[in-house]
Amino acid sequence: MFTEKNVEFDKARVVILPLPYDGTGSYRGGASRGPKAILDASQELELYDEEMDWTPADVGIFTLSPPELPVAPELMIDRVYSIIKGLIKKNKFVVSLGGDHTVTIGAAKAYKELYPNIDFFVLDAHSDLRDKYEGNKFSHACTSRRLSEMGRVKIVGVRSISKEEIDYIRGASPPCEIAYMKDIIVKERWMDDVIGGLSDNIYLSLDLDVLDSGIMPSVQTPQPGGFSWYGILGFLKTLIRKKNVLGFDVVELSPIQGNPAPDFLAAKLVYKMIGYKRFLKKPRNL
Ligand SMILES: [Mn+2]
Repeated sequence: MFTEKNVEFDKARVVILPLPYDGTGSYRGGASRGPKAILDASQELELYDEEMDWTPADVGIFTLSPPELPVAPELMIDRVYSIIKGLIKKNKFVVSLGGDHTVTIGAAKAYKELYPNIDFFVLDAHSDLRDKYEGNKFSHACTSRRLSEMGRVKIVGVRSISKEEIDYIRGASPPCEIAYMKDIIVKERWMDDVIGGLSDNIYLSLDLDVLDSGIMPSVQTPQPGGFSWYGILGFLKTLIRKKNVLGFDVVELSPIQGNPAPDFLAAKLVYKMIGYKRFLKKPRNL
């Protein structure tokens, strides 16, 4: 997928890892169908990109078969951790497709172990900083909290947060910061503020609900007032250009039957992010 030729694993620089896990989705469910919907839509993409004036697929993109994932979240996280660690050691740039946001914890663990100075950058409508949600420490509503226990976290695009989480941020160590959507929308130089102060090495996790629910209704817990298509692209381009993004995930797609547009959006977003990474050369327009 994301390619027109059969790329061999050994020759691929980018590996797509589908993680169809839906253990803790709290509202509508269905995130386990997300990776397949993205991969199916990816086959309809134009591989040449007019914005970058090149073909990101030329880096060599190999799509793995979805692994068997245990239902228990701790076991699933361990499994994702060991798969991703193995891929990083083979010098692959790993793009994980969720699945609910919990899969990110396994990925983050692998990156933190191999790159101790890495910071986590999360794009999400929700702060997800609760210690537990409905008694579960590995709920998708606790993902950023688990990341925060491993390292520094910046969460961007938030417009849903509880008082308990605000109190946690005040005392958090390592520091955990939030860029609220309400501020992003009015500040002209918000990108510099958001990107500044972080380590050069970044792991990026993108929960699709960071997008406005008008263009991305296919998520488990939609929130109004999110990023537009060009808004998110502008930000991702800047972030990926300024920082050394070592891997990323795109999670929480919960496809709605009869509405393929959000699936296509997610596929195109993943492809754009791979393109912004500029593995081969500096495309003319970046
Ligand atoms: Mn979210």
